Order: sequence, then C-alpha cells, then structure tokens
Amino acid sequence: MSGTGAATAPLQSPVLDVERVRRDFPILGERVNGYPIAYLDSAATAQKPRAVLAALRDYYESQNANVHRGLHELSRRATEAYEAARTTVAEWIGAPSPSEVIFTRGTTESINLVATSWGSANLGPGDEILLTEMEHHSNLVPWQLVAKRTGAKLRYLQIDGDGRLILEALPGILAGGGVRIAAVGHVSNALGTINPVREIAEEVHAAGALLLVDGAQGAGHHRVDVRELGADFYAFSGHKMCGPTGSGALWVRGEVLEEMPPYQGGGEMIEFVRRHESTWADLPHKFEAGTPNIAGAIGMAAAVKYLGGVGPEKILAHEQSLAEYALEALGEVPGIRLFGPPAAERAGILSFRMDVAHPHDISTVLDREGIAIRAGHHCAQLVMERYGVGAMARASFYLYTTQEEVDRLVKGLGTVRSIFGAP
Ligand code: 7TS
Repeated sequence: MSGTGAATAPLQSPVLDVERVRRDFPILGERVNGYPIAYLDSAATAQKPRAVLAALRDYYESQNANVHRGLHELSRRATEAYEAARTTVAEWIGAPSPSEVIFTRGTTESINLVATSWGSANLGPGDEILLTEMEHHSNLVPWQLVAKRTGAKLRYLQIDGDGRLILEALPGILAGGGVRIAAVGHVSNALGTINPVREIAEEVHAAGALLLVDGAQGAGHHRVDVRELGADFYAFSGHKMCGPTGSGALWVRGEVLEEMPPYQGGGEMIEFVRRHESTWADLPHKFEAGTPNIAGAIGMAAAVKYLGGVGPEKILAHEQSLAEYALEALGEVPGIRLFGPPAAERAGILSFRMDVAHPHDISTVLDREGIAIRAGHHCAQLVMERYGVGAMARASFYLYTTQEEVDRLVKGLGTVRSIFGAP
C-alpha cells in the first residue's frame, strides 16, 4: 500500500527503539526463502531474547539439580533460583504473595487445574459456569469437561459484530443467581479485543461468583495487576511472553487457593504419606506434583526481567500503534474483510480474510516471501461460528515487530491477489 498516508509514516516506533530491541533476538536474523524473516505470529508463541537463552544455559551449566530435595550445594542453588523465579513472576502480575503463584506448563494447564480442582469441589447440578464466545479452546474445553462431571451448566456471553463482548447481557445472566464462576479472556487471540476485565469482575463479584482471567495474550503485553483487575484466578503462558516453551503460571487469590483440593498427586506436593491417605505440602507446592520445569520457570523469570526492562507500557503502546497502522493499511487492500474492534480497543492482533483466497493459501504465499502468519480457526471455533467463517488469517505483533514488516504483509497480500486472479 505504498502511496497511502499510513505507509509513508516514519518507520521508527515513537515509543520504542525497535531496532535496538531486535538486536536482542538472534532468530530475527534468520532468512526464509531468501527474505529476512518477518515473524508476525507472536500470538502463537513469542521469540526469545538472548537474556532468556543465557539464563537457560547458565541454569544447566552451573545450577542443575532437583529442587526442594537435596541437601547438597547444587540442589540449593536450583531451589533458590526456582523460588526466586516465583517471586519475580508474582511481582510481574502484582500478586500479593509468591505462595499464590503455581508454576504450570502454560495457560492450558493452569485453566485445567482450576476447572478440575476448584470446579470439582465447588460445582454441582444447578450451578452455572459463565464463558464467552470469544474464548480460546483452552478456556472452553476444561469447563465442558467439569460441567459433564458435576452437572453444572455452561452459559455464554455473546460477541457483537465489532468483536466486543455484549456486556449489556451480563446483568441478566447473573440475575439468575446460578453463576458460580466466570472465565473470560483478557485479550482475544482471534480478534485482538482487550476486554474490560475490571468492569466484568465487579459485576461477577456482586453476584457472588468468582472470576478467572485467561491472560495468555495479556501478561507479557501490558502491565497486569491481578488485584486491580479484580481477578480471583489469572492464567498465563511463559512462551507467549518471551519465555521458554512448557513454562507458565497460575495465580490464585490466597483465600480461594487455601480451600482448593490438590490437582495432581505425586512427589513434592505431600507433607506425609501413609498407606491410605496423605497430607499436603504448604502452598504453592501442594499444586506442583513431581519435578517441575525448573529451567522453564527460571527462563520465564528472565523473560519477565527483560520485558520489565523494556517497559510494559511501551510494549502496549508500540503494539497499539502498529495495530492502528496495520488496520489502516490493510483496510485499503481490495476484497479484504477485517475482524475485531478499532485500534484503541485492541492489542497487536489482526485477523482478516480475502475474497480471492483461503487463509491457508494466503499464509502459503506469504511464507514464500518470508512472512509468517497464522491461518486456521485459531483454537477459537466459536469466534469462527459467530462470523460465519471456517478460518481466518491472522497477523500478530510484539515488541520486535516493525512497520516495515507490516508494509511487507500488505505488499504480500497484493501478491496473493495477483496469484489468485484478481484484476
Ligand atoms: N488462551 C489464549 C487466549 C490463547 O491465545 C492461548 C494460545 C491459550 C489460551 C493456550 O495457551 P498455551 O500456552 O497453554 O497453549 N493461543 C495460541 C494461538 O493463538 N495460536 O497458537 C496458540
């Protein structure tokens, strides 16, 4: 879209020194099909800065041992580093205490933990679980499973044509008195919508229910304060915020966590084991059965420190300015359909379709020019159903994304149009 006002804007982000940030990410120097990689798939997983890679290497080179067990020096080092990581991650989300933070494999495991442990203990026939049509499958299927087991019923908040939750329906749903828990995404991975979580929390709490926030697309992208948000549970993934794969966490408000039964049984989570019953370790270890992903937790903490050094406010401002730029530039591509709200209400996630080509074909053509996007249902089939489509193409941005990469995306869509026979 060269020639449009948007495309001739300065390449440098007004808030973030992107070129400097990019030097911290070795993978961004890769070439794909002869082009420098334009990685526009950060909502699936983020790239890793040198600081995270170095923390992982340092852990394995000078600290590796199992945690909480050995009385030897390496085990002490590993335990200290693992627990220090918990404190770093707790501070990142404003958790009042590190003992309220459980390390998990990621958002999916965090939500399964809540649905299984809290859900089994607190839900029964007549109770309701409130979800939204915007949720990732990770925030739907665990609730479907627990609803089947307990006899609880699922209710849904719908989405409007612009990708916003229809909050006007919330009081009516809550007035029924059946909702025991609401589970809502902080940021939609399919539409980019930033949801008004605090407003939802107030209404949900006034109705005597709890609120789980799926923070997979929130935690590494802007400042999160779980108390300010009013959440009772906050689930997030390390790998989507520049940490290693297989790392993640769940924060649970202390009073709620105290009452929850164990999720999995095994080593580390017990105090004492007898033949027919056992007692549980202190929080949060009661919820961390088996050898945890020690390196993952340490790498996730290194990612938090890195993102903290850049500044979460700057990251959000950068993503939003890119989203605004991209919405305008993509909006001028003939035959394009954009999904989701205006830039001010969205993160750096932009889903679209083209009249001439299926999302999979769009992605394949772009890949030939070194541009990586996601195509498919984005694990959000209720979103696809809402808009009457089977799949969408999605570009997603992070702190290392440049305007030039957005320009390449727009140009690439021109190639898609010419290949698929548009005039
Ligand atoms: N919730 C949301 C909102 C997500 O975007 C994702 C992953 C998850 C939960 C699950 O996270 P995980 O780390 O446990 O897998 N979203 C995506 C995506 O958009 N493309 O690939 C994974």
